Amino acid sequence: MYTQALNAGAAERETPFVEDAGAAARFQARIDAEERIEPNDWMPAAYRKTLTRQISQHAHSEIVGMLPEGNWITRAPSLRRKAALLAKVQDECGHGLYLYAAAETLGTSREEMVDALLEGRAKYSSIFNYPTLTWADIGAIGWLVDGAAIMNQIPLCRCSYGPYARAMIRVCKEESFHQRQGYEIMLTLCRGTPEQKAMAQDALNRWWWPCLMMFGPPDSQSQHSDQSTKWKIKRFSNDELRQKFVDATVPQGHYLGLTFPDPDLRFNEETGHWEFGEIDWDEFRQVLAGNGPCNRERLAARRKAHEDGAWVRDAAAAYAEKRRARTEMKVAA
Ligand code: BYC
Repeated sequence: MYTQALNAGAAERETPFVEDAGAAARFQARIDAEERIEPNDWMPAAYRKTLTRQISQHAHSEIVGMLPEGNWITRAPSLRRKAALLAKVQDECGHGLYLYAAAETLGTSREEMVDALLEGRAKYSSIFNYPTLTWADIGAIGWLVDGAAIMNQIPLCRCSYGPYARAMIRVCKEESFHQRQGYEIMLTLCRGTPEQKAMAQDALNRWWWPCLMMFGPPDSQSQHSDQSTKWKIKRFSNDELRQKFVDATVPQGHYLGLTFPDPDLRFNEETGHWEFGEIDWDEFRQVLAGNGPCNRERLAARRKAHEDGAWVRDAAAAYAEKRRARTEMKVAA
């Protein structure tokens, strides 16, 4: 019902304002002045659409992202590791919920967004279509995947859309803790037996390239970047963030005593950047097309969870209806 009200609100918000050049110019002037856009403010339909797309994909990524790590909760090597991993996976769920709530303020209901994911119409981050084969993968995900997520999300704290920017502040704080717990797992393995260090190396070998793909296609092929930059949704381009991530992460890997699976990786003294080899964009396209190693498994798990949770949604809706009827009776009395 809450969602219906929001949807109705969205329709009403859009109708009184004709999408003329004047309205668009006033909107752009607000963006240029670094003003935050809030849910009840006028916004171009395309701004609403692009944010709904990005925030809902981000929410789906958090929820699907629980699956590869959830795979290791029962097999964590100690109680301390299990407690930390459980807390991390719960945090991801919380991030998904803030993000769905932020996206709902744009007028699309959570049910519609979830249906789009389950029907395969919505994307989620390519990274979560890779398997977690060993315990070291939990370290690599925290260190690299959360590290990449932070690099991408810190600038989103300054995104022009208020609810998204505010959600990102808390998300980034939690991601920072996740990144450290992942790095600490890697450090422990790298200081352990040769077998443990080899396990950490193998995880880095498998996760490195998919992590570089998380930042999206190269700038020359990024269809949304120009407009999203103009609207200050994006503050850095895909390639800029990818480079920042490589520059921050390579020294961390070397400190662990690990090598990167890239023969072309070298430090350029003149630019002060780590140069890296060609990313396999064909693999990226395949994963986005649903043909990654775990795409089918991930969607099947989400669909099953959704079906298994139907009774919870029914019970919550029945309870809300009961409360509403009780409140109405009290008001009438
Ligand atoms: N995977 O024009 P572009 C996390 C799509 S972290 C899948 O550059 P944009 C977590 C893109 O959607 C991960 N799809 O797009 C971490 C577009 O397709 P559509 C989630 C991708 O939006 C740890 C097309 O390719 N983070 O959740 O300007 C533990 C063209 O791309 C990917 C976010 O979502 C990809 N890697 O830039 C647990 C951050 N890359 O929509 C959880 C917010 C691109 O036209 N999102 N595509 O069909 C963003 O910052 C931006 O949306 C992106 C892409 C940088 C990802």
